[in-house]
Amino acid sequence: MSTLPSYRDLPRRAGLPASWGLWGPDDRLGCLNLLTPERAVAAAALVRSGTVFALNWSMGLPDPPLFGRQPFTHEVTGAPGGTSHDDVLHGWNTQSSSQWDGFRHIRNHAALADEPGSGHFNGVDDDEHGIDHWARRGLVGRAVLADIGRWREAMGRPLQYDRPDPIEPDELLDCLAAQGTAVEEGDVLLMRTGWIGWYEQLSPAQRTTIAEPGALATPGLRSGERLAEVLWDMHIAAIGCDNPAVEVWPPGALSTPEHEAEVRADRRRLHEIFTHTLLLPMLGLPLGEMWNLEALAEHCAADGRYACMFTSAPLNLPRGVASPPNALAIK
Ligand code: UVW
Repeated sequence: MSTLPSYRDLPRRAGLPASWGLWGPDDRLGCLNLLTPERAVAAAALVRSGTVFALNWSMGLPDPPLFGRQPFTHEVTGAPGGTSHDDVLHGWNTQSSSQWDGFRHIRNHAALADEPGSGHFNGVDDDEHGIDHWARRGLVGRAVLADIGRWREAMGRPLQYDRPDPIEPDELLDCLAAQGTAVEEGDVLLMRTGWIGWYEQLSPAQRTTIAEPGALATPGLRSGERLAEVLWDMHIAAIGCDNPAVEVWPPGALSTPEHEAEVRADRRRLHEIFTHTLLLPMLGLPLGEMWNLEALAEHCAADGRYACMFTSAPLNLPRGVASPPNALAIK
């Protein structure tokens, strides 16, 4: 039995269901608190063959980076033939490839207007919400994979990777049920759409085109409060996906132009088209994006086991906004 309230029973902050205060007034971990030592021990029992899946995509992909982020340059110091080299990354953006979105990444403007504090999760000050808090804890537990890409294909409705093809939040539940996968409290939910496999077969020119300002359109979970409700009610510790934004992109693509215009005119309503603004600041649910789940998904489809041990060691970057997940799935 869960000790957490359901989404509908959560206390409201700025008019929105929020997990603020559930883990204490200064908490900076949110749902990651569900990664308890007991759950780490139980997750270790899932390791049978010792097969390890490293979930970071190449740091150089996507190339060019999306959302207007700049590519980094990689300098290798030292003379050719010298005794040592170092790496120096110039202009590296922690969100240019596989990433955790930390709690500094997104604030909720209704909470900023109506609640004490920063509008970030738990009202904690912007500057004090660094991903270093997650890094110092280390993230270990059980992960379960929902292979939506494979499931939609089997249903005869393959995902369309070049447009904002919505995955209904309830389809996520249907996919898990079809796999026979039961989500347990404290799991890290991995959701594979197949976007990374699709991206990798694009030509350099096509990659450049989709990275142009305003051009990106991707499948993802349909934005809105139902998404927040479905994810919260699973009582997961975090969600990690292979698409660029977890939810469908761009925000507003599934709304009427009038609704989108209204929301954009009042940032306190942004959650109506962009669920990041509920999941991170209001619910304290970490989001993983562009994780490479391809090999793990192949393995799960082959052996029918969708649960595994999970570890992630984010960068210990003081005041950091985001980090590569440095995540491993171990079966
Ligand atoms: C979006 O918010 C769309 O993506 P990211 O988390 O990479 O900024």
